[in-house]
Amino acid sequence: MTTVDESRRTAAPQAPTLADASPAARVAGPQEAIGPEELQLAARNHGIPLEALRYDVTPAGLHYLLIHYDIPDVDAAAHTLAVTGAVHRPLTVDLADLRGRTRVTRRVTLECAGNGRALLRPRPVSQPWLVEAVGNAEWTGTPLAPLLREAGLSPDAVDVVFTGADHGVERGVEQDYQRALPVADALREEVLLAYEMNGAPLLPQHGAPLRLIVPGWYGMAHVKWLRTIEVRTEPFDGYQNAVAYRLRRDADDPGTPVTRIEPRALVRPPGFPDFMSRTRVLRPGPCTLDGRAWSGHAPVVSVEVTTDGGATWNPAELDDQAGGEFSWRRWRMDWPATPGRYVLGARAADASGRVQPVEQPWNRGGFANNMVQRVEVVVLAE
Ligand SMILES: Nc1nc2c(c(=O)[nH]1)N[C@H]1C(S)=C(S)[C@@H](COP(=O)(O)O)O[C@H]1N2
Ligand SMILES: [Mo]
Repeated sequence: MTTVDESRRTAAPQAPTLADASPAARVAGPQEAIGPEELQLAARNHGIPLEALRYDVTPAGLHYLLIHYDIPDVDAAAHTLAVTGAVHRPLTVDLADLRGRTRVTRRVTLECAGNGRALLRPRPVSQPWLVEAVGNAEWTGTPLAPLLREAGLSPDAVDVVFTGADHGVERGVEQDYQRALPVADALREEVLLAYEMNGAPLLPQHGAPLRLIVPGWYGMAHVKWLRTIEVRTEPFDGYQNAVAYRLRRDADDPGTPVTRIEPRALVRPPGFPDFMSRTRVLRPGPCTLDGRAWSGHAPVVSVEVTTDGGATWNPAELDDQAGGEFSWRRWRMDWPATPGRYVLGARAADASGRVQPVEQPWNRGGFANNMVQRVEVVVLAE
């Protein structure tokens, strides 16, 4: 007869769990510099080079990128989108079907909800964006609402869950990337199932062959590599809605969901940069400062510019909203550059009354932080 040696069994090494691969959320210590894990994320997920603020439409390779896991291997020719859950007529469509439907192109400013995170004190440890997690592309696709109506939403539908083909683990939770929108938001006419960016099929890193575009919302809502849409009659409690992407003061705070983009203006850095510090160097003389401004809540109504780190502000001129209501706008201001050191910044206000703060709006995830940018400038003697 064999007996189990209990003492040996408990002494045996524990089989690894997901937690061994997946650290908990944390905030950096007071003196803690950005480490290799944050650098690894920053090297994968690049921002817009700020000089590319010159383009009305951001070229695809210059648009920022944020990919939680790996870029999945998706075969466009075989790819299908399923609409399931609380609908009267579940349906499955392929790319050819979607391309045969009403075709709409919208210019949409996308910004990552974590933009600005690395400037926060203390710093939430995650993708360490400064200010560059933004882009303004032209997305072409077919509106989502008619497809949902064709499937026939159940009258008690509350949330619509969008699932991507990418898979990973985050804070110990294994998952496909999934985000839900409330039904009323999913049915808004501007929401697109997009298969093209800037007139070309989506690139692998931007969600090929199909992604969701939710104009006005922070990036996390724009699900890439979209493969299913599931209508639910109970609120969705998946990780990216219930755990991540919430504004919380501390770990125990249930928080509030991150939704639409807070107003922000960026300065296109003038002059030429120092290689290491990226401090800007200018020669004295008349100079036109410019940049872009956007908000996902309401149209931008004003931009003010500072050259002294926020002590004084001057109004900028705003271009018209030619790119449409979801596109950033250009602003400009003449500046007679005289020798000295300056800290430039711009702040946007929108029609909802929101204005960009100079003080950091801190939360534990480092989300929706729209603190004013600081661009260091040295104007030479001649
Ligand atoms: N399936 C899937 N969709 C996703 C993501 C992801 O990791 N997986 N990242 C989201 C986040 S956080 C952002 S900011 C945007 C970035 O879109 P872009 O890389 O095309 O700029 O995609 C969103 N959609
Ligand atoms: Mo993001």
